Amino acid sequence: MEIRGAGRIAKAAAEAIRDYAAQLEVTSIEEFAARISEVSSYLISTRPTAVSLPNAVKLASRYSSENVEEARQEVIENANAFIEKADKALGRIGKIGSRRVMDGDVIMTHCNSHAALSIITTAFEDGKDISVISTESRPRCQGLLTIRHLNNFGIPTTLIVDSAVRYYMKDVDKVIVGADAIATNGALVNKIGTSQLALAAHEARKSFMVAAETFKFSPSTIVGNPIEIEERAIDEIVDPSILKELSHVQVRNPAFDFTPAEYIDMIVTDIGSSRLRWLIL
Ligand code: RUB
Repeated sequence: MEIRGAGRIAKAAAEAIRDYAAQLEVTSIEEFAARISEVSSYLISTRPTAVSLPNAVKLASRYSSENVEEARQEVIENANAFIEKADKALGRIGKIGSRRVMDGDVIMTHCNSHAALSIITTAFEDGKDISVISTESRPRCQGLLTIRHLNNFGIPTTLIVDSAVRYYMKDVDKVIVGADAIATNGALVNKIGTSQLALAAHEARKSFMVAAETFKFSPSTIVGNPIEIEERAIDEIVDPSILKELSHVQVRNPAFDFTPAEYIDMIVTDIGSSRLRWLIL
């Protein structure tokens, strides 16, 4: 959790592969391949849900040369290209998504998504008079990062507890959230609680927009592989010593949930936006 948010996790992984390749001391291409493969698997194993992580690792660790020095250079260049693309993607998403934000909009957001924030801050910098309702996003309260970021831009922002989402939905024009992964059936995986924002928005006929770099799309869902939901330590929620007295109680702490495609009005990516509920790249 020192590095969080699916986009930043992806960039950090690409940086790690690049720096590892740069200092790797090997005598053969076979050894180079084995060590790159080992570090790739290790990085991928650190976070199971954010598909940006394996996508970044696969893109950054590609090489074709049989020569160690050339292969090393290829990995460094591929990693740098990924990092540059990821940085540019946030700007593109901001530009494309902000066109859909109207003057006077009240936007609800959840957790702390750099892609969603790019849309919101770009709309504000374009002169649109907007305000934001940000959820607290228990248990790690990433909403506190979001309100600080929005405050730095001077954007009027209201912080609410997660359970107040439906209560405030009547005041909202649009919901904008980020993505940890998007399946080929258009389903979104994002911070736990995202699906209840989507449900409340659907009920109130409010627009639900997802901001996602193209490297958040999960290629393995094409062949039906499920996206694993990370379950985090229970001490994020409760002091485990309390449970010693409560022998009938268990605590569950899934970090992400699924929002079906039918609750999503639009996915904004760095290559454009789509109203299609089934989006295959
Ligand atoms: C962060 C989270 C974010 C997505 C998208 O969860 O769910 O909405 O990762 O973020 P956590 P971004 O804090 O548990 O990693 O748009 O920055 O990639």
